[in-house]
Amino acid sequence: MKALITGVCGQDGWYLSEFLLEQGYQVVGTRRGTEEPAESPPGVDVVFGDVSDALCMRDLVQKVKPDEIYNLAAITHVGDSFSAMAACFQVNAVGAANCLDAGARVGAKVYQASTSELFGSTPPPQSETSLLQPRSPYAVAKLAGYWLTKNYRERGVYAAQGILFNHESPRRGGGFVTQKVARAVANIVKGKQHELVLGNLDACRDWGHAKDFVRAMWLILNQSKPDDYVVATGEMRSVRDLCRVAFEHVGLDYREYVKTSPKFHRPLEVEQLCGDPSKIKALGWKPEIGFDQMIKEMVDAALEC
Ligand code: F7E
Repeated sequence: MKALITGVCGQDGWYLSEFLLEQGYQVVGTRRGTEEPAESPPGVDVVFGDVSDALCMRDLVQKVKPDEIYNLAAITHVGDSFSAMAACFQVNAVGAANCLDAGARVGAKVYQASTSELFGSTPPPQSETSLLQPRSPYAVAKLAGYWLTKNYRERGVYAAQGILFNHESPRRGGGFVTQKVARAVANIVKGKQHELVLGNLDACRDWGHAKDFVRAMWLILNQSKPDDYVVATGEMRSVRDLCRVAFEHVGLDYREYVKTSPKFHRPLEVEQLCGDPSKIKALGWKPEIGFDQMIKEMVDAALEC
């Protein structure tokens, strides 16, 4: 089996490629830009590929002839999307269209990385049938990818999607709140930083581990019929809880270090996300790494840097 992963150098691309290689897949992955990335996942044939370029994707897919395409390439920072709307739409909406179109032409199955941000202001628990009320340019662009995936499925393509809630790991980018907190804790321990400035401490998320969530991606693409699945832990924590767990891991009280600033508040906030993973659990998937364990792993990894 051959898989093509767009955005293979990102957190999810990395874990998914490791998982697929273990399953005996041949993995080709795309990265953006012409500069060499600092690191790329071992065992993967990493090629240049821009999902927002239809011809590039069509050519690449025709050349690689993958059995499965995992479209993970995206502009993923929700806060930044308010000031980078065009880029966000190009990559997250047009990019999804290009992957679906290219996949359909060669008969490949296509996995679209959908997101819990689609639910926006709909209160938890959110499931596959909950109302979609996106509250950011990021989520609105992803909504186009979500509907296109359904449309391609209705046209006969094996197009499936995971509606993934937040998923983190030591490979998470530093702009996301879990990694921002983990690195700040490590820097405070090392005496390199004295306080941590965050935005909304009351925001609540359903945070799982990326390593667990990539198994769900593969499962979703290997059912007898394509469908949409919420991938979540079903447990909700606040940003404040996250701070408490991370600081307590090194024997500190977060209240002595964490400050807030309007600078890190978003023009629109999604207050509470907590998924109902019953449908994907019925396929045999369950998360193995809990929230506290994951945050401690991230702090430990940051301490080692
Ligand atoms: O924010 C609050 C912030 O940036 C989580 C992406 O992977 O998951 C991710 O989106 C919460 C928000 O992730 C800071 O306002 C407070 O309520 O870590 P985040 P996200 O926006 O939930 C979804 C599923 C995706 O699809 C996205 O691509 O934390 N928060 N203070 C802060 N967030 C950040 N980044 N920085 C702060 O200082």
